[in-house]
Amino acid sequence: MITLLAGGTGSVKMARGLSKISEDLAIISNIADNLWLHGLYVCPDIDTITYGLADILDKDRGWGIAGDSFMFLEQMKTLGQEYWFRIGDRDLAIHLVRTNLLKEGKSLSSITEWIRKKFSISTRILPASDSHIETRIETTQGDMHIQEYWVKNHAKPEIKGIRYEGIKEANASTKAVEFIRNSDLVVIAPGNPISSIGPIISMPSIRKELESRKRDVVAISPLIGNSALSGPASKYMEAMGIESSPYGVALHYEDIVSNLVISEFDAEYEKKIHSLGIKTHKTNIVMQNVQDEIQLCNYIINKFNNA
Ligand code: FO1
Repeated sequence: MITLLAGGTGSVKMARGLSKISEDLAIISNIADNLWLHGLYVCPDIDTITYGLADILDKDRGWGIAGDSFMFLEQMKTLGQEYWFRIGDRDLAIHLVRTNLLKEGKSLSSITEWIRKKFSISTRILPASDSHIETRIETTQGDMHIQEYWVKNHAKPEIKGIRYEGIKEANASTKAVEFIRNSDLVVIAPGNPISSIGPIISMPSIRKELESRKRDVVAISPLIGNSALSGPASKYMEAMGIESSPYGVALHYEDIVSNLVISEFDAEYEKKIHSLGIKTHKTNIVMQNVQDEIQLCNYIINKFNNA
């Protein structure tokens, strides 16, 4: 069994690749980019994985449903409502159903399970927690939800700090902890170490489990050199005082990872990464198409899945 820690548009490629190769895969999804909007509970990372595995994801944007329209959003604009977060007409359904089920008292985990079955997805999708946690970006223009920072303010305000609000009071999903405990291999997707993977590995019971399974945990670098494969990983890492490089990624995952897959162009970082007791493995980590996704996932499974 393989467990993938995932979040954001970078991770879905690995989720898709692994799901094509492994029949026994579980994905633990980030939840700290979830937001309440228009009275709806929107879970972007869970939905990106769901749509990715259901093969309806808009691959160019990396979020939402391919070919979706935005009539609902247009109408919200006419009514003077916020429209910076582009919820598509077909996408709207999942937020509506989820919100109604939450109001009936169902947990986010059970709703996510119900939804993945509706989409006939065989891979398990587990929210890291049923509690609401949100990544807050503290900026010179005030404190804001990560979606407000990234989507509404186009990542322009200067960052003073980043925190996961609610994480101390939250409990990690017991299923997620069990999956990590019982997996032959745990893979950390090449997602943003701060905003996508950070909230998952900051939950004490998940972290503790990862620490004890460290030998079987492999991470894929989301950076080549100092640049992120996609999104604001470099920006968030620097804001947290972490070097934006594969070495910075290794340092961030030092306690929970024994192997790091890096780009074939990043040999210069290997010595420093080895000094942390982490082994490096060089290959092509850029996933531009399905072939790349399968190639990288095959590489990981052949190298690390000894089950
Ligand atoms: N990302 C954007 O950059 N702009 C959007 O308007 C936007 C809308 C959106 C709607 C539903 C959804 O599931 C995701 C959406 N995203 C949008 C992506 C989202 O901001 C990111 O994928 C994640 O939050 C990254 O962790």
